[in-house]
Amino acid sequence: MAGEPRNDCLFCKIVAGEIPATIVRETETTVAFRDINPQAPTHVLVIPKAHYENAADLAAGAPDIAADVLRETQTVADEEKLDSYRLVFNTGSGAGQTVWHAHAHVLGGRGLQWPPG
Ligand code: IU
Repeated sequence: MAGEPRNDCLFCKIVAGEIPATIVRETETTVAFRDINPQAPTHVLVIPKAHYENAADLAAGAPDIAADVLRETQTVADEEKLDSYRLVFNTGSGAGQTVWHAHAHVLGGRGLQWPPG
């Protein structure tokens, strides 16, 4: 069920402390950790603790938590001293989504090209 932890989800396991991650921030509803395969000097993932497949499902099912995730991305950017950064929510395999638990990529610390690849 949406919002419930799934035992086949790697990010639910990170939330539960069953898989290691370099956690940079945690709130009642969110966790932020460094991406294991960073694409920029700062590459942090901000996730809801509750399981939703993607950002749209999160916004529809738990809009307050979606807002918490967005607020946390700004706090991460502030703590990383990023004055410019990019937020990415890959949605669907064609867009590069590989983990089916909503997550915001916070990317910064280098010049970022537009359009993205
Ligand atoms: P994507 O948008 O679903 O492709 O992003 C998933 C990200 O999760 C990707 O950048 C991975 O490097 C990252 N990641 C991680 O940081 N730690 C993990 O244990 C796993 C994936 I699995």
